Amino acid sequence: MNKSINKSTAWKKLASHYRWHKNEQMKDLFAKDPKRAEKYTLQLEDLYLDYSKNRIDSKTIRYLLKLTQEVNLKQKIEAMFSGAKINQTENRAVLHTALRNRQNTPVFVDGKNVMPEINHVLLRIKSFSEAVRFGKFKGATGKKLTNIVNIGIGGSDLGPFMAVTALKEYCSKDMTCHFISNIDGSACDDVLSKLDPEKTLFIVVSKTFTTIETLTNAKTCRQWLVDALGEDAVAKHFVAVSTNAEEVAKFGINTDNMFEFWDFVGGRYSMWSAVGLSIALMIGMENFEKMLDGANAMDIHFRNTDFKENIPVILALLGVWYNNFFGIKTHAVIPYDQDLRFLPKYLQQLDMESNGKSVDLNKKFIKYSTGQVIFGGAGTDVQHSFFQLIHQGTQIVPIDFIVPAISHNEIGNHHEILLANALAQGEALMTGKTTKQAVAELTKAGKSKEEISQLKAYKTFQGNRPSNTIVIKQLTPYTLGMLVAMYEHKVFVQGIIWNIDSFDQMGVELGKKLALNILPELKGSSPVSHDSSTTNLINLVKSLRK
Ligand code: G6Q
Repeated sequence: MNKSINKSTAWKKLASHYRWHKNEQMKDLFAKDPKRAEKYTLQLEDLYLDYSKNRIDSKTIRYLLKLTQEVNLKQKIEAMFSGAKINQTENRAVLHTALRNRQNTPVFVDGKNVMPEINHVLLRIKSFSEAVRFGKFKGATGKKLTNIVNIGIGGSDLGPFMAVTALKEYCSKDMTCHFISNIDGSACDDVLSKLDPEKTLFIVVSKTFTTIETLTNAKTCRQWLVDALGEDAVAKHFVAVSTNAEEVAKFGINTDNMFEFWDFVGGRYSMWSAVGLSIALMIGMENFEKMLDGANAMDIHFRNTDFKENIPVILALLGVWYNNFFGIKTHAVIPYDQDLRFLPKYLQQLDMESNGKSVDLNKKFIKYSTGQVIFGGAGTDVQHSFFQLIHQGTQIVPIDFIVPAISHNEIGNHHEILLANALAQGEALMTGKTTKQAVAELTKAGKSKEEISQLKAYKTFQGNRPSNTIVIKQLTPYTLGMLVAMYEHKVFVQGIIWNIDSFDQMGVELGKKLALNILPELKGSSPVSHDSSTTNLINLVKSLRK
């Protein structure tokens, strides 16, 4: 049994280093070391990470790197890439990296090389997506299928939704893509009301093919299609992506129209598989493969690069530093790119579903903090909403700013204004504004002594608030692949340090089960075995619906 990480020498060193270092001002660290930015910038091709605006010095990094030795990170990375069953609670390998193993080196699970199956499905994605895009695979009435509807939820929705939005510039202009995830009937209605059944292709994405939201939404969509075009049209308008052929057939989709994926691909790590079929349909297979190439480049970097220059490892360690030593529970991701506005939502699942755990791999309750609350949104929008708290609130929120240097829409000077804002935020958070500076500004603005005394405290910014700046040359399928894989590996490293299974999600199951108990009660039967609040609420909702 491994010793708990918070009992390790590296952890204790970090704890005492924190006590000594916690009041250190980043401003002073920059003044002391003119090479600080250079020293704390990493690069992989067109992706740069400047992590100099963090509350760290070389000792912090040294001690954090010691943590990676305590947990045998190197060996754990190898275990993941080589197909070991590191998803301990479900006894499964974790091989999203094999989905983008562009070198096609063999990867074995239970003695079987998984690459031939992965390549076979990639070829099927290619031929199907091309057939639809070039109008060879047509709808039942002979029309080109130009509206794609992805029906799925969680890991079967968030990746494709984020990627199709992010790669809007690469999407076929005569096609549209829609996503139905929520069980709320409005989600179906909003999409179906816009579409022509003759031109619509539904992709039902569900690893298990038992998820009530997806199956209910798929049934509604199927009925909508059958009402318009008849039962025989289903074969031309419905395909499935699943690991469960039996349930796909039961649902009424011919398994010839099913794209397979495997237990070794977790839902939230699955957009690289056939779960990304909608992405391939919208951006074309060549671009889909570029996305895989970008992720593969990050995989190789992560697997082979010394940890002190390893982008995902450094990001993970910084997160551990703030979470476990500063006691910070949140982390914001702010892309300065409109098309990346759903990346924070995607990362919310990736990170919080993976590392929101409180029992370790030794089946023990954990006594240190794991996971972080991830939130965010597109800059500059969020500067005008929650950034007040980030600049002057009582809690510190570390941020990742994601900044593409070149835009696909260099209209007027929009992009320069956007970039200026992105870079200014990190600077403002770090330097802050002293009361003396605030007074000088107020004086310059012609304020009276009384006004200055009234306002100076409110105009002061403490600063010393940390951020990473991740610059990419441009948002492309390749750089998107790099970015997403970077975060996947960050989450992995943190899971290893916290000694948790980052690849199960048992926490989402309890509520699902209880919903199944309540459903018949809403339909008529009397509520049984609930607390009095839940019983009252069931009765209240029933009476309001009468
Ligand atoms: C992701 C989770 C979860 C899952 C959904 C949908 O890692 O497992 O978000 O993707 O619950 O599950 P199905 O794909 O089985 O419908």
